[in-house]
Amino acid sequence: MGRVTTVIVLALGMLGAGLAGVAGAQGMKVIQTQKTKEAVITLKSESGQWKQGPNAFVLELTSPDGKPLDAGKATLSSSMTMPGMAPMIAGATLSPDKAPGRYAGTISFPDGGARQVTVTWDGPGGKGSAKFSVPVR
Ligand SMILES: [Cu+2]
Repeated sequence: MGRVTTVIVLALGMLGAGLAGVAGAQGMKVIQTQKTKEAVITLKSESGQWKQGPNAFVLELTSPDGKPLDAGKATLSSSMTMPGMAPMIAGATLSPDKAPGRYAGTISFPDGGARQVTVTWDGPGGKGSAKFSVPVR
């Protein structure tokens, strides 16, 4: 390889690493969005999917016009109905982020399949709940 080619390859490599870094920090993909009268609820993660096993994700609550919602205490629980069994229940651990209406979450699923997810919130920006279905791959 000539010297100029080597420099170009190195530069492209660094550009690629830079883009990957940005994607890691901010390039969260949407897992699911749900709208209610009071709020828009968005679940995001790096892969854009919930999978069997432990999952890290972000829960974001905004007002219907897209402004951050000061949602205060939020909870997320999930339930899966399985024939001949008690429903499988899994709750998320949520920690408020610095930004209002944004929470870092973890949740673990023992198997794949659709979950009925319930999100509740109660804070200065209002109080509400939403139920929606999210697939676990
Ligand atoms: Cu199950």
